Amino acid sequence: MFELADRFSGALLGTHVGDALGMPVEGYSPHYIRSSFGEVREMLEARLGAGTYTDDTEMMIAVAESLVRKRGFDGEDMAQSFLENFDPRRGYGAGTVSALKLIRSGVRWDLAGSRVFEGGSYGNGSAMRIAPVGCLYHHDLQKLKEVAFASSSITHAHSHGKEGAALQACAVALAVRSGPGRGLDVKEYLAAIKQFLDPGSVYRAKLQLVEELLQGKAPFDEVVQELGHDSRALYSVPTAIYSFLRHHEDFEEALVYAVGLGGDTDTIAAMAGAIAGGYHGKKAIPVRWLQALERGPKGANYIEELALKLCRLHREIVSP
Ligand code: F2R
Ligand code: MG
Ligand code: MG
Repeated sequence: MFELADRFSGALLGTHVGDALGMPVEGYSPHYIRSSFGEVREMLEARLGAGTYTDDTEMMIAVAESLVRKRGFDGEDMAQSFLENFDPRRGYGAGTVSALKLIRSGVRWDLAGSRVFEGGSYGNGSAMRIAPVGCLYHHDLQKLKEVAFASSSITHAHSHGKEGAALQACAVALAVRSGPGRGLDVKEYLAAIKQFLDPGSVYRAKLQLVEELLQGKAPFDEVVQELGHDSRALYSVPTAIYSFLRHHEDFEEALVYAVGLGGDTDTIAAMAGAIAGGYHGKKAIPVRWLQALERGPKGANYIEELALKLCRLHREIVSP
């Protein structure tokens, strides 16, 4: 029980840590980051303060709160949870803001997401917040996929958005199942992810590239060119999985690497942090990073409480 709770905490706090580490350099190129900051290994000063979180973690909190409150997925409640937590200073994506405005104006939770952009958003906003789903349903990947798709569709109804959220949830789930004690067989891990993906999924080709890149020591530019580093789910979720797998033996190195790739740094590091945290547990997160996190009413302590509640709920679902 203690070990599983530590992994749930690792996944949720890993989201916060990665988000806060990457946030000050979001949108910068790898070269600009390296020449201006060197390796980003400490929480840099930022608009809301060093160690603060952005939309990624705020929405992850909303997902966890709703799952705990409703003892599983409830679309209407999760949509309301997004609205209650919404703080525009955290820097939300335009499509997500539009979907939340539609819901606030009375549009149903399962209709709003498809009215954003052409065919819904394919941004990474529903993948970056999915860690609680990956933890809660790590034992049941079919249920995990169903909940990931439904929770994504509230704001991201495009197939790339929904599949990206499900892929990220699966990556977290497999990490929680594996854990460093058992060692990570990278080939097996990737094979399990590929098996999870639908046969026609566009993510299959990206996962193939991840596997090929892991054979060598590709420089940042090549990784960015092959996998991408922007705010589209297809061009960031595989990048986060790659960052974890490249440095699966060390939580800190995985996140420093993810931020070093530049682009959507807060989000790629938040997703890599969720996977690495689910794998290693909270115990592997550097203390200096944990100490630098937000301490407000919905800060790091609150996130850890949510993780423990999710873990209790998981136990009750598995053994009613
Ligand atoms: N918003 C930001 N960062 C910029 C502002 C931060 C600034 N430093 C600050 O402090 O305020 N980051 C956050 O947004 C990303 C997640 O975005 P989300 O929630 O997916 O939004 P959206 O708008 O739905 O999708 C992102 C972009 O993808 C393109 N796009 C998506 N679907 C599309 C479609 N069907 N057709 C055309 N384009 C589509 C658009 O360019 C969207 O804006 C994370 O980085 C998070 O950290
Ligand atoms: Mg963000
Ligand atoms: Mg971002």
